[in-house]
Amino acid sequence: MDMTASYGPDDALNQARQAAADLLQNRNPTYSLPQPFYNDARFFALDMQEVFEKEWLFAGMTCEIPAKGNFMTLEIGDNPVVIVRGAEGVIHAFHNVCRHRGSRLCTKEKGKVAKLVCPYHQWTYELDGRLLFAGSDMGTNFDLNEFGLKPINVRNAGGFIFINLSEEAPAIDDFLVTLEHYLEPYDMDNVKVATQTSIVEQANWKLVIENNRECYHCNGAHPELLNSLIEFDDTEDPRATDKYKDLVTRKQADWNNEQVPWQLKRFGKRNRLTRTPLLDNVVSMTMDGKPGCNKLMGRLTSPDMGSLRILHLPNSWNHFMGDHAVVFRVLPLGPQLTMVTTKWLVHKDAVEGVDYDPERLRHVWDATNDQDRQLAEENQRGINSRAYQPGPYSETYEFGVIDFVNWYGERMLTHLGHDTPALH
Ligand code: 3BY
Ligand code: FES
Ligand code: FE
Repeated sequence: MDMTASYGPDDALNQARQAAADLLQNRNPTYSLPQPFYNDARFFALDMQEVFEKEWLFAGMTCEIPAKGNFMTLEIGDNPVVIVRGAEGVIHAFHNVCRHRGSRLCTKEKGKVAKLVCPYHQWTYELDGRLLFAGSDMGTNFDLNEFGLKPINVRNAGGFIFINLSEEAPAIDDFLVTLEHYLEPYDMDNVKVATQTSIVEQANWKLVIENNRECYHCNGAHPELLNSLIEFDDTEDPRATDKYKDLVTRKQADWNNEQVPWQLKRFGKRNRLTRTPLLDNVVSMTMDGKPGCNKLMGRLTSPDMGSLRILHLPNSWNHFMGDHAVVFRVLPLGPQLTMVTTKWLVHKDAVEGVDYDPERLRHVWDATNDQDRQLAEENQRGINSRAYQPGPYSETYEFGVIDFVNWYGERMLTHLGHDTPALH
């Protein structure tokens, strides 16, 4: 008897692979994606296998695990991950899965330990993943060396930690070199998380990213954010006014004096970095535009640094100002469920209640995140309708969305073993 027939889910996933490849090869690259990419459980499984388990992901900040033994955990779909600071400051990432019977090893989101001890039967691992101790009854042939934690690729630059769950991680060095350079003025070894939040949105992760990649919706949705943000960030943008170009010229002279990089850099469609001015006479993303933290970051002497914007597809966008930074991480939880984690960073020596008030620091992005959550959720509800069909993106207002969906399509097709169609 052919036993493979009983493995229905594999057949379904293979069918989804073929369907996804066909749809991606035949889609209009300036239109939103066909419905199953946003709501189908098997397409979601593909996203996890082919994108989140194969691409580099933003996991967290090095300042969250400042000392030996500090760890943080996160979940990439069904895969628990632990990131730990070992000897000599080295950062390790492991599958957070005990090699005895597979229990999740670290259960807290963050903490500090001398060794990694499994809560189930106390198998004990060194911070570099070696198994040190496995009880007394594993038999004489038991070799500790065969049961170390499974490592995950991990890289860090400019205070950002990236992980990659595949054996063949794509190249990322050129981006990391630039990231390190752009973050040098912020002295990322001397920052801390002042406050953080995680919200869960009832929307596919791609709708969360798509929403973030355009400010077409800002005017209608984000009164708090528009106290500081300009809706475009490039003098080449078709919307850029002469007034904006003048502002950029003035600010770039200031930034040159402060020796902070501002040039727009791209690494394929995956990464984009640029420093852009905030509204004139505004220095930070606060309600009144004044600094949210009185102690500036790193070696900066002026709070007026605009916003250094850093994009990392598939799961992060960031704003670095003179006084504080806001970093964002997106993790898919289900076909129509996504977690967005926001962390506000300040100088390590800034004192809460003296230099900054967490509530004031968070006000703009708490409001903005909630507004974006509603937009993504309404987008999802409409897309679930039988009336939904892909619609056209504006090439002026939504080129960032076009870039994202085309990055997604290209990476998906590559991982599915298909050539990518030539995109215009
Ligand atoms: O609570 C935790 O997450 C700790 C205990 C076991 C291992 N882990 C680092
Ligand atoms: Fe970890 Fe048993 S499952 S010690
Ligand atoms: Fe928004």
